Amino acid sequence: MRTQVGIIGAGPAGLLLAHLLRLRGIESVVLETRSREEIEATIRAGVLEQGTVDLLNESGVGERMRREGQRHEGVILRFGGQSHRLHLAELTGGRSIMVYAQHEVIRDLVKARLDAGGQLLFGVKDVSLLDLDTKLPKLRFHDSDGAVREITCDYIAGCDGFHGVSRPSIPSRVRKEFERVYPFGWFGILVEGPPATEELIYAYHERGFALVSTRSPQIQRLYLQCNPNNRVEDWPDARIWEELHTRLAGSDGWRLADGRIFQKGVVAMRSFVVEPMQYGRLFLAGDAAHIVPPTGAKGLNLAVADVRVLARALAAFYGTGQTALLERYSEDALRRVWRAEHFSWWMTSMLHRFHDESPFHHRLQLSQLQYVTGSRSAATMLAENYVGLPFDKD
Ligand code: RFL
Ligand code: PHB
Repeated sequence: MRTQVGIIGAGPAGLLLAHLLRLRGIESVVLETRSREEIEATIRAGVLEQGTVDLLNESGVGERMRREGQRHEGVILRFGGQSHRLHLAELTGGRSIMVYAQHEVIRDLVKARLDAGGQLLFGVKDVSLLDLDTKLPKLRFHDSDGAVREITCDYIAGCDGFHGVSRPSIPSRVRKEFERVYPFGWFGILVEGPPATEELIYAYHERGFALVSTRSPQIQRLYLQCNPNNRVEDWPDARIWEELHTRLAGSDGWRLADGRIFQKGVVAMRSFVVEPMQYGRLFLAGDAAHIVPPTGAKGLNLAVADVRVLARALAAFYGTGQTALLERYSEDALRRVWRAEHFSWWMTSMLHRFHDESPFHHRLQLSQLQYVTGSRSAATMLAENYVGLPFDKD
């Protein structure tokens, strides 16, 4: 088989890249280890930045998001028993976020791909990357029938997430990795019932962080800081509700309503970046190249920003033969990556309890929270990062 761009992974990065390339007349093949049902059912992110929303709309895959997604113009920080609202739109000249689940974005992109007759192979195994430092790199794999297949490509995009094969295919001598693992995780639940609030609540409490988010008028998404080694069995429903009520309690009368919990899971918290994000004819995008803790709601949005830069660079190559943008891909993508890394680390540090934390540290965190909710310039700093800084100009 022969294609222009071989894409490994049908997450947001791989699927959106394939879509943006098709709009520019560039052909690609997407390889995915899991089934369509699995990728469309995996529960992950919920918050889309303004730029992500705009890009999905402009590229013609935003129709269901516009109908079913929920636009939020504000976000709430809760501490000391009180809620403090940041008016995102007012602080950022009208920008906002969209709450629309990642698996819905995946469904929209898979549908767009298949409707357009694009190649998307599910259930592949043992993908290996060959000849990356030549002009004709190859992908070898077993297809879903177990047959060995090989695709010769001009370029390969490694969009296979944090545990994929692309990043380790870059020789370790040219790879520099930066990492921080946090001493806590998030326990996430899905709950049946109406929304508890109109906007997301990020809560800081002596017992730890809690987050109230939503998925739809009937389904709510809640998280609480937990021990990273916790298992689902450690958290029976009664313990979850008790902890959420304690962490979200306040003197303002607002109270979270209980509901039926129908899904539970533990999320690890990590910051990670690999530099450079390219090697020979391989380009990494999304979680394959970087991870942020979810407190800033940035992971999916960064994946989108990466493939926007990569699609533009590939379009320049196929349009004019120029490789300047491809050569600069890593440098261009990493500017936004490090901004999101800093913001996500900062939000995480401000909103979580650290086990070795002293009362001094706790007071500093409260002071920081008072400052970002009390000072317009500090609030603007949070808001403009949260809704997403504008993309670099084309
Ligand atoms: P993905 O989504 O991991 O997709 C990678 C795909 O590659 C496949 N794959 C392979 N395919 C072929 N061959 C191989 N060898 C392969 N190995 C893996 C996998 O099956 C998979 O389908 O990476 P991508 O596309 O880079 O997208 C990144 C996002 O998924 C991720 O950053 C976000 O989910 C992070 N995140 C959030 N991001 C936001 O922007 N806003 C949020 O509100 C937000 N909340 C979250 C989050 C992540 C969370 N978890 C579970 C870590 C909340 C949570 C709880
Ligand atoms: C979610 O709804 O899953 C969600 C929202 C905000 C975050 C992380 C996750 O910061």
